[in-house]
Amino acid sequence: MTNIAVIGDEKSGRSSLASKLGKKGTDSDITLYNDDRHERKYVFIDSKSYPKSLKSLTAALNLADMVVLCVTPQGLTAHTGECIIAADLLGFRHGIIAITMADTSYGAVIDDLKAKLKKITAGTTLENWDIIALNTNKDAPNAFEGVDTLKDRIHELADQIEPDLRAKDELPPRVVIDHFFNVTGIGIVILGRVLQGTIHTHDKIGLYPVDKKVDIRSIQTHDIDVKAASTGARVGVGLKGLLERELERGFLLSDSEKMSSEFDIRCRVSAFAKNGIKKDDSLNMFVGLQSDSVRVNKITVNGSEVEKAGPGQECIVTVEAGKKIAYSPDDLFLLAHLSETQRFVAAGKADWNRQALRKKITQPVPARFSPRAGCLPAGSSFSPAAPSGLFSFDPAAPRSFFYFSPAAPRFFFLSAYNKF
Ligand SMILES: Nc1nc2c(ncn2[C@@H]2O[C@H](COP(=O)(O)OP(=O)(O)OP(=O)(O)O)[C@@H](O)[C@H]2O)c(=O)[nH]1
Ligand SMILES: [Mg+2]
Repeated sequence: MTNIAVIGDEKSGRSSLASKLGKKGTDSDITLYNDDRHERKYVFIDSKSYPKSLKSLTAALNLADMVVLCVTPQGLTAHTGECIIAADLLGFRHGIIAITMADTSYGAVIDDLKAKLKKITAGTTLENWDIIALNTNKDAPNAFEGVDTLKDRIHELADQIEPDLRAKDELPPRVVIDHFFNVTGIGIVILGRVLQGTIHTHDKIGLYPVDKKVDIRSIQTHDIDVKAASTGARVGVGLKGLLERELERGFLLSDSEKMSSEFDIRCRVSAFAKNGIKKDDSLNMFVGLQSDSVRVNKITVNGSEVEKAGPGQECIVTVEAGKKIAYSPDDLFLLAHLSETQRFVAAGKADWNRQALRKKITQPVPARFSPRAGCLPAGSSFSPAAPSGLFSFDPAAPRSFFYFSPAAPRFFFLSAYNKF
């Protein structure tokens, strides 16, 4: 199954396109359109309440494997820019830019827009995305031109994504909840996405950040009862052992989440966040589908406390939320300033400081490398006695380092950071 976020400014043709690609299903501040006609199933997630609601955009993105960004021939808007920044901050490498409503424009205008898009996405994760002009107007002389090209490209990208999803099937299970309700005679049913691992009926699993165990009674994917669901699947899960009021969007079914309301987020302020981040700022924080307003308690640059971090600056932002947030070491924390025109200011991880864990690890552990950690031989092991504790420099690439995850099966990631 492949999940695709359909994003863009208001009136950018998102819903017309999504409804052409799938059949309408769940509808809240995001609308899901399902395409069950192929062997591989597709779910298109329309971020329909954006730009009014940032949550609608971050929810669609956090549920997706790839993105379709809709832009009209009228050109780029501030919100198009904001969508590009969000997709870039969240690290989406797979995506397509759809120039919608191409029937209302001309070849030269569209070529000009393509050139502009190439220019503004240069240096972002979107820089190699295909740009496809299309229309969904059944009355146009060239009705639906471009839609099949878009579909073909989506299928190609889905093929590329599939191995990444399968590589996560053996990880501990983790399901993010996006909707939930009480069904008479069945009890609580949650809708969500399996972020990693595989869930099975009759499993007992934790609910975070509530921190209690629940029983998986039943699992459905695409309205069909199944015994198990693996990474990437959209699921409906019947749960025993909880009440509807205990749930919130973004809660996780998992066996090992961390929970906190205070975070040291290591990040680079977006080059497009012109006012940067200031101490005592009130920001909105998005972690997966959880969100809360947070206060900036401290900003650290190169080990010194500062009042402000400007655009492009690397820093550690210490924030405090009003509630507990459940997270895993690889989750990205997205920070936004709701009063700015371009609202996203930074994204980073909160669990980069592993010094505390150092003492607990006494045995070398086998290393399984992420695809990006290509320069180290598979099967190498990592010793906790390495010079910088849990972060160790790779002799083959002295300016990079690898990163140890405490959760089995202990992945290593070769990071792109130049300094630490
Ligand atoms: N001519 C033409 N009109 C289109 C096309 N796609 C969408 N429209 C029209 O443009 C308007 C906006 O399209 P939507 O699909 O509703 O765009 P949206 O981004 O979902 O808009 P909101 O959710 O209202 O922000 C509608 O009136 C559509 O009928 C197209 O390819 N060609
Ligand atoms: Mg819409």
